Amino acid sequence: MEGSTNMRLFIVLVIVCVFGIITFALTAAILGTLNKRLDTIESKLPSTNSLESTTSTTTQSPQNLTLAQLTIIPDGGCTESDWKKAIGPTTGRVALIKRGGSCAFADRAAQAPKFNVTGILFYNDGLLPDRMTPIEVSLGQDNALPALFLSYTVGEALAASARNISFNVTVQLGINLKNLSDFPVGNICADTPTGDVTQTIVIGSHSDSVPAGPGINDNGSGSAANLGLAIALSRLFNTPTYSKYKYRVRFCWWGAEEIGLLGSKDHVKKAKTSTNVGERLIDYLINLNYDMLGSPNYMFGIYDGRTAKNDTPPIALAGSRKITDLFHDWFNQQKLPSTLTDFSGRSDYGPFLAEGVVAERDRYGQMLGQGMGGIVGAAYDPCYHKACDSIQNMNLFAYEKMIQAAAYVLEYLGRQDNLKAWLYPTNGI
Ligand SMILES: *[C@@H]1O[C@H](CO)[C@@H](O)[C@H](O)[C@H]1NC(C)=O
Ligand SMILES: *[C@@H]1O[C@H](CO)[C@@H](O)[C@H](O)[C@H]1NC(C)=O
Ligand SMILES: *[C@@H]1O[C@H](CO)[C@@H](O)[C@H](O)[C@H]1NC(C)=O
Ligand SMILES: *[C@@H]1O[C@H](CO)[C@@H](O)[C@H](O)[C@H]1NC(C)=O
Ligand SMILES: *[C@@H]1O[C@H](CO)[C@@H](O)[C@H](O)[C@H]1NC(C)=O
Ligand SMILES: *[C@H]1O[C@H](CO)[C@@H](O)[C@H](O)[C@H]1NC(C)=O
Repeated sequence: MEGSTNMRLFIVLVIVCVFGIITFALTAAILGTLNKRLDTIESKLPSTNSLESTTSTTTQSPQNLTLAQLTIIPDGGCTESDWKKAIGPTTGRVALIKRGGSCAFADRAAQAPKFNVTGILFYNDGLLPDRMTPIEVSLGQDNALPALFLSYTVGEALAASARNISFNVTVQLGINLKNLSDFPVGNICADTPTGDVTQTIVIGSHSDSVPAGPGINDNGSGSAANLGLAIALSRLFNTPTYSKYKYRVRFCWWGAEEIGLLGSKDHVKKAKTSTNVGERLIDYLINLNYDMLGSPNYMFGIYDGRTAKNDTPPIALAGSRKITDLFHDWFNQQKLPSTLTDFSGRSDYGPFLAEGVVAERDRYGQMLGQGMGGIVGAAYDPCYHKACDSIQNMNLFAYEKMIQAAAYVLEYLGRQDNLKAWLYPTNGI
């Protein structure tokens, strides 16, 4: 770290989504919504012998389904009206949904219970060479239906069979559930020795990855950025000309994020009941979260506080919006593009190709220069949750900018005269 008040990091590792922001109240809400349990799922189709599948996300223990018939849900199944256009009845059947439409996969799954389906089969759309194989997606924490993501080939074969009444095609999903309820959780937190412990800024990142790969972008990039911020701040605090913040900063590395945010949930749960000053939830003013900061086909992603879920405590909203604006302003000042991403807590579609990417890539190209806008139609991180999420899987330019943005925001918050009043303006102080 060099520089004075302007923190610049050179942990040249890696950056792309500033999954930022949030006040303590919101933290709890957000943590409860992402589900990434990686249950092992095997599936068998009586009429198809080639089946490719990926892990999928299920929450409660689904039973093994016996021979359910298929119903095709058109147009991606994002909305209730897509589901109403189902080809055939839905009750007691397995929904077959081709990738498409513009919403998170969790939003599609959220429609399913209303239509009484017993399971969901998504499949890739085959529109591009890299859209043939299954992808891994996350469904909401509240999803209780077994779900699988299939390849384009298998999905199309099933769809063709389902359309032909004479086949009367049925599927059987065999599911091996792993009970992870006793999964060990290990978090590491490091605090600045100075600053008001009852006014703590929490900066989090997750230290685990998925079994499939080393997880250098997801989430080594966030963890390393967090460590870089901590080291930088420590050095600055030891510099006589640099005045320390009034606030304590707590840097945390959460464990077991990939299987359902277990580490951060555990921390929040304990904070809620703690009576130790400095360890209580009320001692936390804000949580900034950094994850996947260096995707090869990056975007400068900022969680948009305006899209917070409806059940987010109102007290948390104003501050979340201000933090979003703070990041946004920084990217604007740097003449860099940025992308506001959904802050609904279900934003896991970020790593994947989202619709609208063409416009986004154009905008990035315009601001960053010809050829710098990223690849249209490609995933932000094609190695997401794969073995190739290695040190090569990082865009260093983007990563550096993301860490600078993170440093800027920390410094900005740390220098507030009254951070609480800044974050919670309507609450009075
Ligand atoms: C789902 O089941 C419920 C309860 O049996 C029923 O009221 C509802 O109409 C069903 N929905 C559909 C779309 O069939
Ligand atoms: C349905 O399958 C049968 C048996 O393979 C075939 O003869 C028929 O042409 C198919 N119908 C359609 C509409 O594809
Ligand atoms: C189709 O299969 C289902 C489930 O096996 C069965 O209940 C149903 O009677 C079959 N329908 C026809 C027309 O064969
Ligand atoms: C579901 O099916 C799989 C594969 O046949 C089997 O290993 C597993 O024990 C079954 N689970 C339940 C709950 O019956
Ligand atoms: C998982 O394990 C916990 C305790 O370790 C138990 O309470 C729970 O019922 C188990 N769930 C299933 C689906 O077996
Ligand atoms: C990484 O971790 C954060 C929480 O720490 C989570 O919100 C995000 O979904 C994770 N991203 C991926 C791609 O696993």
